[in-house]
Amino acid sequence: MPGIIPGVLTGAFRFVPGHNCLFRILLSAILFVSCKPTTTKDTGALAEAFVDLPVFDRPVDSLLTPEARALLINLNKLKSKGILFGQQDATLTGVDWKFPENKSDVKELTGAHPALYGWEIGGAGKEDNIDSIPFQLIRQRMIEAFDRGGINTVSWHLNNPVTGGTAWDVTPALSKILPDSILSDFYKSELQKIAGFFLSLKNAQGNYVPVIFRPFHENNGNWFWWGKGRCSPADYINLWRFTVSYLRDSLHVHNLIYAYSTDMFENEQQYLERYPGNEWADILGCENYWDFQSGSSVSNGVAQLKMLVNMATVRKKIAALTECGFSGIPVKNWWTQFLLKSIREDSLARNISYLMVWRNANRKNYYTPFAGHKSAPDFIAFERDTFTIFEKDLIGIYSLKNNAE
Ligand code: BMA
Repeated sequence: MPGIIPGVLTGAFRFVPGHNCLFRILLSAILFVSCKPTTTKDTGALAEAFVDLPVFDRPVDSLLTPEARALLINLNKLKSKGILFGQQDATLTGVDWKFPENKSDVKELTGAHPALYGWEIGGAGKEDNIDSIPFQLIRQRMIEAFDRGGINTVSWHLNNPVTGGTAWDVTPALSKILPDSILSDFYKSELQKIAGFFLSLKNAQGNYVPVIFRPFHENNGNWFWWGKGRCSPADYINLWRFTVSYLRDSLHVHNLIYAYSTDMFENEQQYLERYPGNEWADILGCENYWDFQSGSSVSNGVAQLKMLVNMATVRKKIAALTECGFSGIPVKNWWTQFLLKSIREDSLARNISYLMVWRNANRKNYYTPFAGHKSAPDFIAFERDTFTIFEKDLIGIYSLKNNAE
């Protein structure tokens, strides 16, 4: 977020090379029927989404792991059928707790885990991330989420390479880490650290956890050293492309889906100013805390999502509201009447694949409610709504039925 403030089935069944395709279809169908959620979800539409899947062409990484590739294809198929709900650090921190196992404020209130989890890897190479969370725990929670059939996305607030200050230290730095620049070796060593983390994300079956990687986000804001006014668009694009090719081609990391993201934007041209090109991004994201917070600006937020979906559709990409939320959720019916209603009622905006709110850090800074909170009943209604997708509603997100594998 901006610097100013500061399946039921899938865990049981994963792609195994060489598995008989018909067997997989049957097994998936059996598991789908026997595990059908008991809420009011439109699971029929979800099941239908997994039939007859086309190959999703042109992922950034042609060597994507089977699970990551299936995730991309299935997200694409779910477009307009529902929106996945996500939260940063959902199973790591809550309003009154930190780190215990099997806990999440979202699940405690609604009975369901989010479908998507955000994590922060600034500080990679050290024991703890920049929020003092041990990487060992982050890794564990990511693998657990994957094993349950949930989805992981990662942000990276790399410290300022010139000063060593935080990502919010806007001392010019970006041009200095480009290839053949004074700090290029330093940057490569940082990439080696995050590659080590990504490659350590393997479950007990030896499958790599797919990750939606969202580096250098909110790139049109001026609060990060990679932001607008802090580096040129050309340098940003070069850094993006180098980052992808070094991770993918030199360090052989193949479990990443790449998400490009801006903050709020006014038009397509502004959104695309730092866009690295269709070969370099799988997901087009934008982050918008402000527009969805008040009735008068919600339409502005929806207008941006419409543009986003348009830009993604012509490029055969996935669109997502990669960060949003309302700290403290002071409006009782915010979930269903502001956020969900506005997006669902728009024929274009409803095609975003997911939205993610920020973490529940403590009683003063949280983005999902807890028992007794005034927006708690509305959040439960949001979860029950047929258009929201939580983890238990995800059916086989990491498996393909009819695709050539
Ligand atoms: C920001 C703030 C920071 C945090 C960073 C990375 O939005 O929450 O306190 O360090 O995200 O998680």
